[in-house]
Amino acid sequence: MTSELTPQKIKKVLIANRGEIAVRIIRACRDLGIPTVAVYSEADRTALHVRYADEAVFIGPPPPRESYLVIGKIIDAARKTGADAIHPGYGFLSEREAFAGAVQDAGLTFIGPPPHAIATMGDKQEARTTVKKAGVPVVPGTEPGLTDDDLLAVAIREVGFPLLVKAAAGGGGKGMRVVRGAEDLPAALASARREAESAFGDGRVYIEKLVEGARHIEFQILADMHGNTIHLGERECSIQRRHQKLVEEAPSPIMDETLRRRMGEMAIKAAQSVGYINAGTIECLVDKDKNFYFLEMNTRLQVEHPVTELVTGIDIVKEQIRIARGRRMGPTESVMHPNGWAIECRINAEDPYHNFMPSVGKISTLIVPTGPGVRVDSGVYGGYEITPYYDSMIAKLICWGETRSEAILRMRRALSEYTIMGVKHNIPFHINLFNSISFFAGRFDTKFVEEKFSMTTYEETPTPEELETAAIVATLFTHRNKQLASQVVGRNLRDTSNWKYLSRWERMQK
Ligand code: MV4
Repeated sequence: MTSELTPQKIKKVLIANRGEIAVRIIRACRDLGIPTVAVYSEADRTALHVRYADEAVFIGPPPPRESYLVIGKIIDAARKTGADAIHPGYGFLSEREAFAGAVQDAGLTFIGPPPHAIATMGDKQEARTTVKKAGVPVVPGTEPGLTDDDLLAVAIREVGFPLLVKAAAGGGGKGMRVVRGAEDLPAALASARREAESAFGDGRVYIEKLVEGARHIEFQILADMHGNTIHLGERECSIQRRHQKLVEEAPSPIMDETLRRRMGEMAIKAAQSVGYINAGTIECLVDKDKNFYFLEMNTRLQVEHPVTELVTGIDIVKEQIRIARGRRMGPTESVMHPNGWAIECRINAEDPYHNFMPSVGKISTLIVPTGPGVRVDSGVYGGYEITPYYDSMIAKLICWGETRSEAILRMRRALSEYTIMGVKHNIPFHINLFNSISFFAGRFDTKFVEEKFSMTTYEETPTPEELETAAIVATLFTHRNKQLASQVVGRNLRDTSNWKYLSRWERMQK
């Protein structure tokens, strides 16, 4: 505990990651005047993070198990270069208690949470029990240590059907089973256990009532060593496919101030219940009646952190470094009023016309959008070779606007400018999504992409005016509050001249 609370000098940061997030972290370090060390595998000799870092250390063959996941190699690389701190990024070793512990044991600073917080939140059932004890709402479900017979009894007596069987060691949807009736439970328990055992080496499972038609909304948390824990508002992450997020935005189209206050307080309580320090995310489900439930905590910097940065003006990676140094974080209060709207598209080397199959090859032409309200966090360049060894996300396109409709219009502009040739990519998916009236209208849940969206039968390309109409209707529809809706769309809806857009919407519906 003491080492966590001692102010740490940070004179050189090693980034234990690759791709766009390694580049993002190097940029924050450079802004702070801190030299950086990249690590790279055989497949990443010419990668952008290697070019941008001050130094780079080769750590082995392309498969992550032989390079980016080898704790000893990463720590040796830090020793060899004199790096005194390690940023894990996301994925790879970022949520391994053993890695955070090994970094500290080597006398280095881990730019992330304390190992015990990673461990508690990494066990999804223990996380559930811990935050529940602190008064955080969780979905009705089971406590640890029950036999299959106990689980069946509790399922029938208390939880009800449909329910979900979840792996304690899981997260991100791995090892989940939907069970619609008691007769199917024993088989589901057995198969979930088998899957969890082979995927995580830990077959423990638990049960939760299935919350259907919910949205996935997460809160960004920052906590420093001086007892300050705040939230930076929410991100809406419901646009996903097979547990891979595709689009994230901040704020959420369904959020109002009361809900943000209540969920924000819940998120802070959840983080404090494990003594959380540094940046983290509380993942929640929000149902149609705006009941919310803690799902899990991600104890790392997330892919989608830029949307929060754009609406708060806070550099989250900079704050992570400040916090790791034992300083007070910059912001002193939770962010209750995000500035404008930000949306992120994950640009993946995947073919949306063929079941999102990963695509490899050399990027022959690359033209990256810029201009007002556009940010691109990318790990690639023209001539870069995409290999099959790592995940297919090659860039993030993030657009900001004063209102949601302005952010969407800018996203459409930026997507139309983005040119990537030589590999298949999912920009056509995003273009279709941003033509969907339902998406404009902010009417979607976590099943939207899989069940209600298709690459062949999307809605026609609306004009900017039609888009605005949809946004106005949506916000009135979801908020039932003209003042809030006016804020979202940037038009005073008490001024009846703006209601002409509504009759246009009615015509469109015919
Ligand atoms: C749920 C749920 C409905 N009810 N739990 C999926 C990943 C993991 N973080 C938890 N997940 C879910 N847990 C209960 N009790 C629905 C999901 C879920 C989901 C959650 C967030 C984002 C996308 C999702 C897609 C499918 C299911």
